[in-house]
Amino acid sequence: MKTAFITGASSGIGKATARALSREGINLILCGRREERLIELKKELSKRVAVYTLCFDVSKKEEVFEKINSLPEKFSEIDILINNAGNAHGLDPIQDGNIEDWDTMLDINVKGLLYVSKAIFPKMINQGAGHIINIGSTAGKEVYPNGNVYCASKYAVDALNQAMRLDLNKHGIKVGAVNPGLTQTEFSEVRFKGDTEKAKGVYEDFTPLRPEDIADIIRFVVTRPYHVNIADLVVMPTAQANSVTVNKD
Ligand code: 8X3
Repeated sequence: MKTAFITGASSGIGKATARALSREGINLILCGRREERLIELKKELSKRVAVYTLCFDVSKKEEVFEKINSLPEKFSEIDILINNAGNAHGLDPIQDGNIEDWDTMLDINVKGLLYVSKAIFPKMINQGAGHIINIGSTAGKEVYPNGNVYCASKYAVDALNQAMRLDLNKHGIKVGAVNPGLTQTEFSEVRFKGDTEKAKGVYEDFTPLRPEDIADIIRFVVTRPYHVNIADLVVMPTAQANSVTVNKD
């Protein structure tokens, strides 16, 4: 039985992925900042697989290493790491950008992904196998107006995805990225700091991706035979052609 470690598992793509992988009989380590949500999800998925919850903030360096190093024996081997935790804060021209927002995005999307990966690399290297899936974004493939630092953080994820694949190659570890376009989650609510009307508008008048659509793709990626590595995927709703072209009704 395999074990997957999922960051940002309390909502959106992370939560949907946990559900999808549980249906494949994959044991789960669910990570997030919101403990009650993790516990609720654990209750639901424990009917199918073994589930462990780990409550921490990926951007808190010490906490990341402390929590991952304290995993019980049963969950100490990690076969699959899904670096999903990530957020956008603000959508302003770069000259008007808020420095705290920049710090938060770089701390979570880039440094947080690095801390978690660094804590898990030794386990996978010891095992001589493993699979890392980095959740990037179409924002990491194409810069759009006002996307600036969020796009930079996702370009960094793209670079790190390639870097991990190169440097971990000799250890037999698979590395690949899934880069979603417009996906209806709490993403825009966080980006617009709780302005639900503005957030709703982002996904109005077309059919966006649902977290389950991306989860299904991740399920496919992790269930390929060992010699098959899906290195990089860009996934958009049919109505979306690029970051700024969306066919709205
Ligand atoms: C999410 C895609 O276009 O909303 O990362 O930035 S987008």
